[in-house]
Amino acid sequence: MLKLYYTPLSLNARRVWVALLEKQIEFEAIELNLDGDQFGSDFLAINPFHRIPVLIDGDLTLLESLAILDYLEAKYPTPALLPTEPKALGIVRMVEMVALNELLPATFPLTRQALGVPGDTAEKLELSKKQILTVLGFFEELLADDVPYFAGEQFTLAEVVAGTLVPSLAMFGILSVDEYPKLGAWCDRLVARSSWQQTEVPQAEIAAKIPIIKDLLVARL
Ligand SMILES: N[C@@H](CCC(=O)N[C@@H](CS)C(=O)NCC(=O)O)C(=O)O
Repeated sequence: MLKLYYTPLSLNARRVWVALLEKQIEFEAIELNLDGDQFGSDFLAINPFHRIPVLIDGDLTLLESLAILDYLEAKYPTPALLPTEPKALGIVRMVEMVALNELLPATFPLTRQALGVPGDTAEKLELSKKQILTVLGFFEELLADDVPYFAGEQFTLAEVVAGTLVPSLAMFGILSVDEYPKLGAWCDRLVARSSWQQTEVPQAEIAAKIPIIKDLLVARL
């Protein structure tokens, strides 16, 4: 059986967890406590970069959530989470990359600020906020009227990747439904899905893990 190293609070792991649920693939979940488990010699032997998610399938060890998503898609093609039509495929890949390369890093300074971690200048915080708004504006434009998802009618990895990040921006008070109505409706569609609800972390659990989150964010300063 597949083994997934994860922690419920990790957005990077959540996208793999969501894809496994969407595809109804059975797996063994191995939870890591990111206050040190990731630096244990057993785990470093699995991932020398000390990060989750990691997927193990027999003798194959896969790091990096996007690589894992591609592997799951190729091995378990139904239901399909990647379109084959060129334009739709290009859009899905673009949304994945923009979410991870442009949006995710921009959230770190603001999350640190929200948690009271010093070290980010006012200028850096302003730039992060601007970058987040640029991505949200880009996504809003990209979502066509009258279609539910980025690639049209099909729910895809664009939703799995961007959708495990964008709704959480509500915590910065940035995601205003008035300014981004299509994106707001898209978020509502995702959070109504069983895979989102099953992977939602209760607020009390998040609050209990704040010291760990702070340490991980300081390491990214
Ligand atoms: N690019 C990686 C990022 C993985 C990552 O940063 N995971 C975080 C949790 S969200 C982690 O394991 N951090 C522990 C550490 O850096 O020590 C992916 O997409 O899988």
